[in-house]
Amino acid sequence: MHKQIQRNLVSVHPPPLTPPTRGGGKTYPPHVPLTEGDKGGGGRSGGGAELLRNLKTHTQEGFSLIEIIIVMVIIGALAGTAIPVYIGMGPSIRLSGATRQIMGDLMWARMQAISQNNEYKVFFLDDHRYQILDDTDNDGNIDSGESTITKDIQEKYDGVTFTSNNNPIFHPRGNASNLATITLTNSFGTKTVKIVITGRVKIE
Ligand SMILES: [Ca+2]
Ligand SMILES: [Ca+2]
Repeated sequence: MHKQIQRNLVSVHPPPLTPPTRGGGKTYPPHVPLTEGDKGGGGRSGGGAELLRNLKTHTQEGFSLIEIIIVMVIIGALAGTAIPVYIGMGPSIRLSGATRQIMGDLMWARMQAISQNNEYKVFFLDDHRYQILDDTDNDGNIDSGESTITKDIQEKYDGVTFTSNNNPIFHPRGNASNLATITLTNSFGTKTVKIVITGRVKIE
């Protein structure tokens, strides 16, 4: 009895080792005929219960091998294609995100001007920072008692810079003056945010 089990185990062990040497055994189908062939061998040498046990052992080994191969194929696919795609997409996602942030903050300043019934002015300080002024006395200058918010586009969007041809002002009726065009740039390219006289903020 025990000898037969051992013999069966011995006869069962070699097949799982063969697929890797076949090279083509990277995918599931090439391995299937091997499993079937081994089933036949087990049938000749063992009785019902032992055969079942051996088949289970073999099946488990076979599937774990397939699983390893599948994992290797997936890792290979990720390393070969997914990572370069991600690296390629990075700058474009950052440029779009930075553009939406500027647009959102300009729209927020306009809404604040309407709701607080005083002008809001946006100062572009350098190529990555801007300041939003709650200009309570509507004089276009930062005075004591007037609050400002300073934002840095590179806090979230590394590598993005901008230029603006003006420091726009939003008025309580929703319209704008000091109309500005802001150009954002990074390694992917450029995007433009434009403020028109009605106070609308557009991405061009
Ligand atoms: Ca105010
Ligand atoms: Ca002021």
